[in-house]
Amino acid sequence: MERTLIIFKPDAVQRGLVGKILARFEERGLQIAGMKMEQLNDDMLQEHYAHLRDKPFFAKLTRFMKSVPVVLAVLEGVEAVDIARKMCGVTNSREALPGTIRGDYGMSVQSNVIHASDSKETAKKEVARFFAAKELFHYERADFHTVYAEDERNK
Ligand code: DAT
Ligand code: MG
Repeated sequence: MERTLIIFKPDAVQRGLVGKILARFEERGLQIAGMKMEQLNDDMLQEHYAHLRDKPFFAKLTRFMKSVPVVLAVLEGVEAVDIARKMCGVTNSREALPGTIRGDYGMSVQSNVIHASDSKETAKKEVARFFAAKELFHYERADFHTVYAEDERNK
């Protein structure tokens, strides 16, 4: 099982979309391993968006991400990282395909509804950055044996 980090960004919180988007992941079969609301700060964002620190939009991006508390979730499932990323859609919401979360709910590059970890390595780091071990839970969801075929359950 893989774990991936999802952030429901300030626009998702402000627009009341958190429940609807979380439901998409749950209905797909990804299960919640952890979830909380948090006010992000500059230190967290410098680390989380380190790859963008030199970009001209960095200050604007961090202001946006701090504008209201965000909801953070860790989702678990077979190939969870890739699945969540595909469900998320490309960075520019205006170019994201219909059926993806950004493609269905977004009109913006910056306010693009959710963050999803972009690789297994990133996901490990991001989950550990935002969640303590005691905030994460592994359990068997009631539909686990129906969602996955027998040979897929140990991946
Ligand atoms: P993604 O969130 O699709 O992984 P990223 O890691 O390249 O994209 O960028 C992180 C966030 O930074 C992105 O979700 C929105 C913002 N961002 C990226 N490129 C931007 C741009 N050209 N102008 C404004 N914000 C941008
Ligand atoms: Mg990214």
